Amino acid sequence: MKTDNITPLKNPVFVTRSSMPSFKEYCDEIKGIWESHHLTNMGPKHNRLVQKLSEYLNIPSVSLYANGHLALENMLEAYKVSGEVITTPFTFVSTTNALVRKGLKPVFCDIKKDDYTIDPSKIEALITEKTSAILAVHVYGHVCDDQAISDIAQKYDLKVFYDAAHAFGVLKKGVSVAALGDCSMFSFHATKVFNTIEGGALCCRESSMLGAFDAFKNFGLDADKEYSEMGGNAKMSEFHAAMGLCNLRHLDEEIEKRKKVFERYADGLGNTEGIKLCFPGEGITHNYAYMPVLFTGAFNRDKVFDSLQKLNIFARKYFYPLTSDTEWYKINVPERKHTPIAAFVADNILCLPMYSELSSDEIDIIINAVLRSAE
Ligand code: T4K
Repeated sequence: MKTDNITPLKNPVFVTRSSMPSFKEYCDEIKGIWESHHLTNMGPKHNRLVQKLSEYLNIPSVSLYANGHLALENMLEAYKVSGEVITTPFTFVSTTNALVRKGLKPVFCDIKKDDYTIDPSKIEALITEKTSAILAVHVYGHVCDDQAISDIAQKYDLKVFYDAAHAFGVLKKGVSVAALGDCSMFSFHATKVFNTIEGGALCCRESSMLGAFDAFKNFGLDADKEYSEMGGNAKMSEFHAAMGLCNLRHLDEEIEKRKKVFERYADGLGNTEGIKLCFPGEGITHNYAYMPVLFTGAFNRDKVFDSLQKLNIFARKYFYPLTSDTEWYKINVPERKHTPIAAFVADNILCLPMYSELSSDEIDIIINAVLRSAE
């Protein structure tokens, strides 16, 4: 192995590292909780975060959740989605599991070669009389072809939902992705660009759905204190909201630093045969959530992964296998469609470490190790 002469890093480098405010900033933020004793159930920190996010995303309706996955499930419940939903298999299992857990049938559509998002030109052929919605994913923060998706949805009277777990802070022509489709879900998990430790949100332009979102996450209790929905519990606590308030103050700086990390990787890897990077499309303000690299030719994804691991660098095979190829789906959805581009991407993609505090030296070691792993 040609990477043998690179010294392994003393401290492991993981695919990402949670961004955190200073200890003091967080302590200052949570101090008031000791006076109010208001720990959860839509307290003042929660409500302040709703307002701040609504301003940041420029979207009227924001409902906070305990995590992104429960937000997805509640979105499907609140819109009373039924039957079949056209979706991508190139995502984290959460997207597809949410559909199945809500009694829906995922119909897998292939993805585009350029940015790995759902391919709208393949959607129409999958529509049946049972199709009620499209659940697309802005995977790695790459914005789906929302116009083409919306045109199909209008033609067939379908709802359009976005799993925007990776796309917080992404703008298309200056407009937040939160404004696309009928509703979008964001994840605020510790591994995301913006985190509340665990957390998530549903966002939409229409305020008419907000009551249902808020009820579903709180046992079905509505604003009149009536149990109007079959709800569960997916509320965000005050401590999580406090982390969000702190992290939001530093988010623009966080994204700017990640952009520099991306640019250093791009300088080192961008012009290499067999290495494909994804650059933000025209009019897109990216959030640099992930550093996906597609390896072909002289590069073998699994070998790159192993070489890095020997150096104490832990890249991740996000998203391998396709959700449609995981054990449960193989057994329970045997008639699932073949999605050749998604299968190819899942077999050859690797997410390199990406976070704001990744040092230039660490990036250069990763670049060197990747380049030397070619056969
Ligand atoms: N839809 C999509 C498209 C998603 O990607 C996700 C979640 C969801 C929906 C659901 O949203 P949430 O319900 O999670 O809000 C991680 C995350 O747990 C998951 O949130 C994320 N997507 C998925 C892509 O990745 P793992 O099992 O790969 O994470 P883990 O624990 O191996 O962490 C990766 C690295 O991050 C660690 O090596 C170090 C670093 N890390 C991790 C944690 C937990 C930190 O620095 N701090 C931490 O606290 O799933």
